[in-house]
Amino acid sequence: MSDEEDDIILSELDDDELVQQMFDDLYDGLREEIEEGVNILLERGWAPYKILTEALVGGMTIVGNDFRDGILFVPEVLLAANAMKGGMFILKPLLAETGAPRMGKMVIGTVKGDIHDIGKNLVSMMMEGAGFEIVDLGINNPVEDYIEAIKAEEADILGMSALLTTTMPYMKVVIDTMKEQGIRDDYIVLVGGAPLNEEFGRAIGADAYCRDAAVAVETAKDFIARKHNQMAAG
Ligand code: B1M
Repeated sequence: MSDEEDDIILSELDDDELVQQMFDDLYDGLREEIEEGVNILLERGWAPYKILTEALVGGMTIVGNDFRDGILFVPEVLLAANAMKGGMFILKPLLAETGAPRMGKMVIGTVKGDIHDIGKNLVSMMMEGAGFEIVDLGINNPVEDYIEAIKAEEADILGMSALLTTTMPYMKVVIDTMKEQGIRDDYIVLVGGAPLNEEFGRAIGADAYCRDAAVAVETAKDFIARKHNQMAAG
């Protein structure tokens, strides 16, 4: 970083400049600066969700593009991810603070072979904020872990995340195992992750593909409402 950049005082920037600066700071993996930026935007009355999507996810998209194009490499992307997590950590309790009624329970995890967890964590945060109880299995989950957890936790929803084209087929392994055990229809299965799409979700037998965290919340609410209606009718 140049001396000139060292002199930037985040609180003196207007909102647009600050968000641009946060994109740069995320790119450079500067966790403390990202945390400061998040706090400034909160003080200025920005809603936590707006900060999350516009400043943090927006910045991570730029990182993702340059990673794809071979401009950034794993160590730099890890630093960016760490900076993003710093910002998310501040926002988490605020997103969860809505006092929403309990909606249901979701077990969520990233599939076997895959260590990407930012998107999954974001989905967990938003779901918690909407009143869902979350059991987060973390990353690199084999089918046994998912099945054991949904049974033990008596979950309503199983959420799976995959960010790699090589790991997304594993979601089908989990769903097929649920079918073999005769428990597939006992759970709502939602899947997500950048390389997936609706067609893939349908093809593997999930109930729905969720494009982002907000869609995950809406979809989960829809399915839970349907489940309650069915129970009331039956
Ligand atoms: Co990785 N990586 N990475 N990486 N990485 C991608 C995914 C990639 C697209 C980059 C690229 O080439 N442009 C590419 C995959 C290519 C492909 O498969 N076609 C890639 C690669 C190749 C790799 C490695 C193989 C690199 C290497 O080692 N050579 C390696 C794999 C390691 C492994 O998993 N075995 C690897 C490693 C890493 C890091 C460790 C450096 C780091 C992860 C750190 C971490 O997660 N703790 C990393 C990162 C950060 C990325 C990018 C840059 C960003 C991912 C991210 O966090 N996005 C990513 C590029 C990209 O996606 N543009 C990339 C922000 C997040 C908010 O979005 O995760 O999409 P996302 O989540 C969204 C939705 O998808 C949805 O909601 C979320 C919030 O809106 N969603 C769900 C996600 N999960 C859901 C679950 C649900 C519902 C919705 O359940 C109900």
